[in-house]
Amino acid sequence: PKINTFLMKRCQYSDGSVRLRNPNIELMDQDILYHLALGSGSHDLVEMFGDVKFVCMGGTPKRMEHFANYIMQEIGHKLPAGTTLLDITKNSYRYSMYKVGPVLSISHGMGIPSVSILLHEVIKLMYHAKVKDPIFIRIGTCGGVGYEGGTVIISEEALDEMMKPYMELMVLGKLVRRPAKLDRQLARDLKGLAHRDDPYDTVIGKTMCSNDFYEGQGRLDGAFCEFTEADKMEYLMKLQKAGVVNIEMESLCFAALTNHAGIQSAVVCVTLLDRLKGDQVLAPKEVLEEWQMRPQKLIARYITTYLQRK
Ligand code: R2B
Ligand code: URA
Repeated sequence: PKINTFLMKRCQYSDGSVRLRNPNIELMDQDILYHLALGSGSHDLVEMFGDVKFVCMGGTPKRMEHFANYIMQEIGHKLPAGTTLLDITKNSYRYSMYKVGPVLSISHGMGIPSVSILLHEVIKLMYHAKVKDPIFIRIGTCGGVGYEGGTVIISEEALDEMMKPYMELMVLGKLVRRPAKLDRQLARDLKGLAHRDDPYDTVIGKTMCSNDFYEGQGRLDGAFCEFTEADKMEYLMKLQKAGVVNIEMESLCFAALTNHAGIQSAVVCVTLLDRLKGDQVLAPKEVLEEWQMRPQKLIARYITTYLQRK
C-alpha cells in the first residue's frame, strides 16, 4: 500500500509513464493541443514524441532554437539526410518547439500565464506520447540578489512575492494552492556538474517568482513607482534573509505544475545583473548572449552524462 500511495503521489503509472490528474482526457475522442498546433487525432504523438526524455524550456524562441542546435552538436545527434531542424509548433504562432532526439526544446514566453498554458499542453503531450519519466528543465534568465551578472543559479524551491512556497491559482473563483517544489536531488546533481574552472559561480538557492518585471520585482525604473529606494532595498534584503538568491517570472508555476504531475524538474537561470546594485540591464548584447550560454552548458553536461550512462 505504501508504494501505491507513492505512485499516486508521483502521479505516474508504475512503468513511469505520465498519468494525468484529469479523468476527462481519456474519455475524449481526440485532444487538441491548441497552442502547440498538435492533436491526438491529427498526429501520431507516440511516433513523434515517444522517445523524449528531456523537456527543456526557456523564454524566447531564439534561445530555444539555439539550444536545440547546441544540444544536437553536444549529443552528436544527426538529423535524417536532407532535413533541417524545424519548429514543430510554427503553425500555432504562439510558442516554438524543436526536437533533437530525446530532447525537446520549447519556448514558454514571459510570465506565469504563458508558461502555465504551455505546461498543461506539454504534460498532456507526454501522456499522449506515452513518454516515461520525463525530466523538465527551465533554462532562463533572472536578476541576482547579491550575485553579479553572469552567475548561474539553480533553484532549490520557488517562492511567490510574499515568500510563500506555493502557487495560488483561481479555479471556479476559488483559491487553489499547489506547492512549488523542485527536485532537490536533480538540483544537487546539476550543481555537481559545475566545473571548478568555469569562469563564473554556480550556486543553489531559493527563487522569488514575480508576476511583473518592474513594480513586482521592486524596480525603481518602471512606468510607475510608488515606493522609495529604501523601501526597495528593505524588500530585497528581506528576500535575501529568507534565502532568495534570484528573481524571475516562471519558476513558481513551473515547479507547482510539474510537481503536481509527478514530473522531476529543475530551474537553472543566469543572472543579468545584481538587483542589490541596480535595476537596468546594462550589459551589452554579446555579453548577455555569452551569459545565456552558461545554463545551457550545464544542462548539456547533464544530458550528455545521462545519455552516456544509459
Ligand atoms: C526572466 O526574464 C523575463 C523578463 O525579462 C522573464 O520571462 C523571466 O522570468
Ligand atoms: N528576468 C527577470 O524576471 N528579472 C530580471 O531582473 C532579469 C531577468
